[in-house]
Order: sequence, then structure tokens, then C-alpha cells
Amino acid sequence: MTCAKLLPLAATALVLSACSTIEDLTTEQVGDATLSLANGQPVGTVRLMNDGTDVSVDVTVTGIEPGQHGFHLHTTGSCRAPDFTSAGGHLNPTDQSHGSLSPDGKHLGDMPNLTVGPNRTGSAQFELTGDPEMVLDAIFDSDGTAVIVHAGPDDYSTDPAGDAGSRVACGVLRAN
Ligand SMILES: [Cu+2]
Ligand SMILES: [Zn+2]
Repeated sequence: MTCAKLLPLAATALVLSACSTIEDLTTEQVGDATLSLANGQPVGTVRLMNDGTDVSVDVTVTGIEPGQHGFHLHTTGSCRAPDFTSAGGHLNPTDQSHGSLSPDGKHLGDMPNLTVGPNRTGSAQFELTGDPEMVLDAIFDSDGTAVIVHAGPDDYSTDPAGDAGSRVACGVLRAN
């Protein structure tokens, strides 16, 4: 009912029927990626969501070592095995330093560590910093963007990559 309270009476009946679905209608999936290991085995999916205020990254993984894993957007949409270095460094259109604990941080592509449980699965939703237009322009630029899961945790401060170890899974984001 709070939804209808904000509206003139004449419009109430019309809007009441739409109220329950307004949130669904305004959050749209704008991109996705399949995460794969160096041997090609798929281990997860990433969905890029835009609610009009923020772009967020929804991730689900299955078949990754339990523990904390550095999780980032990397600057090039390329996942060449076995080391995935083709993805380049972190997505960083505003030339910041790495990490949320750095005074000059953080990269647009820096996200909190991804927690994988003893059953080797994990899921999380992380908001990216910045208005959706800027964020999506940076992600879907001419060379694209990759999502990377690292072997170890990001310390949120060591430049340029948080000392998160090797790249164990990679996926190229594609616009939906
Ligand atoms: Cu990374
Ligand atoms: Zn970074």
C-alpha cells in the first residue's frame, strides 16, 4: 500500500495492479559470462544486472577450491588458457590504485573476495561503483571485459592486483 499512497487517487487503481512487479521490471540483466577453468570445464556463471542506480555482478560457482578467492573484472575480454593473462590487468578506466583499502583505490573492476564453501560452491552479488552508463561503457568497450576468479584471496591493498595468486577461472562478458 505504500506504493499507492504516493500517487493521486485517480491513478491508484491502475498502479496497484502493477506495484508488485515494478521492482522486477526495473532490474534488467544487461550481460552475462560463463566462467571456465583452464581445461575448459565450466565452473560458474556471472550475470550483470542494472537496476537504474547501480550495476551489480551476480556470480554462482560450482567446482572451485573452498576458500576466499580474489574476484575481479579484467580489462580485456579474452580468456586464453592456461594462465588467462590475455585478460590483462584490472578494469581501471579512472587510473586508480588497486584495492578498497588503498588511499588511491579502488579499480572499477575490484570486488570483494568470493567465498567458496566446503561443497565447492559459492554465490554472491556485488555492486560496482559508479553510475550505470559509465560502468557499462567501460565494461562493453571495444576490447570487452573478462571476469576472473583467483587461486587466493585479494588483500584489497597490494597494487596492482591484491596478491591474489594465479587466475583459476575466466569468462568473457557479453552484452545481453
Ligand atoms: Cu583479478
Ligand atoms: Zn584492482
